[in-house]
This record gives sequence, structure tokens and C-alpha cells, in this order.
Amino acid sequence: MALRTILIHPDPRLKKVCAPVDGVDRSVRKLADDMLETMHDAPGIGLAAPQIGILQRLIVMDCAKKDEEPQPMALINPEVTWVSEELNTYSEGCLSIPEQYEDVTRPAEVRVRWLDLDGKPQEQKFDGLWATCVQHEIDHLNGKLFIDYLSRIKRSMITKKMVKLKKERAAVL
Ligand code: GNR
Ligand code: NI
Repeated sequence: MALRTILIHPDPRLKKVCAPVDGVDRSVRKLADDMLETMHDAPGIGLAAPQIGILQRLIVMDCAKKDEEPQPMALINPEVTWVSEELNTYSEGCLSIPEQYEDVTRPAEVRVRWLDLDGKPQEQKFDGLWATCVQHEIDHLNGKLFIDYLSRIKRSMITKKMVKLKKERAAVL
């Protein structure tokens, strides 16, 4: 296992539509392992491969509460097959946009189909925080960030803060 560096917005790699994973092999399992370790270390509840500069359709999540058993999941080539009419608003954050939280409204429940780390098709309904998280992660695979749901003014304020943060970090490294 290895920690990977999480890209900070703005970065052209976070705006790309990622390519499907074309076969589940050892290298994909190693990548999923590294992503789970990087996500837990951050700490976060989800991570998409483009956030570590890998432009492939792979996400990991663990939205278990602190008092629950960990539930790490890796989803390869995830596709939303159904969304509820009911909506849910959640204060979202993103590891690629540190310390910025804004309300985003999304379908409250979604069905998602994907391949697991054995290359087996899976399909499951997600609700609550899991539903928010899986939609946030699939957006990353399509080059979309949660700030894209905000007004232009809010988005540009957050982007300016991130440019400043990246300059400060570059100065100490
Ligand atoms: O750690 C994360 N928390 C979070 C909170 C609310 C909605 C979405 C998320 S995902 C985020 C990790 C991340 O950036 N995944 O891409
Ligand atoms: Ni994110």
C-alpha cells in the first residue's frame, strides 16, 4: 500500500472525462488499495482516481460512521441506473478543495451498477450520505466538481482561495 498525492483544484486533470477501466487486474486492485489508504489518511469518505491524477473510472468510498464497522468499497466503471425524485441537500466538501463546504442538492437515492475488484458486475441502491458520496465521486469521473453546482461568484471565490493555497504550499515544499 502507498499514499498518493491528492491534486488540488484548479488542475486540468480534475476537468477531464475519465476512460473506462478495460480489465480488472492486479494493477487495478493495487490502485484501489492505494486510493483507500489515501482516502482514510486524508481523512475522507470517498476518493476518485482523477484526484490522484489517474484518469480512469475507479472510485473508492467508506461512509460508515465512526461508531460503525468500516465498509470500504471500490467501484470500477460505476454507472447510475436510476435516481429518486426525492432530493436531498448536503453540505459537501472535497479533498481536492480543502476546507470549503457548500450545500449541494442531489437525488436522495440512486441505483448504481459497477464492477467489483474481481471483475464481477454489482448493482445496489444507495441512500443517505452514501448516495451523496457516490454521486460526488461519479461526477469526478466526468470532470465535474461540487463547486460546479454553485453560483459563478461562489465558484470563483473558492477557486481564488485554492490558487492562493496552492501557491502557499508550493512555497514551503
Ligand atoms: O471526504 C469527503 N466528504 C464529503 C462530504 C460530503 C459530500 C461529499 C464528500 S466526498 C469527500 C471526499 C472527496 O473529495 N471525494 O471526491
Ligand atoms: Ni471530491
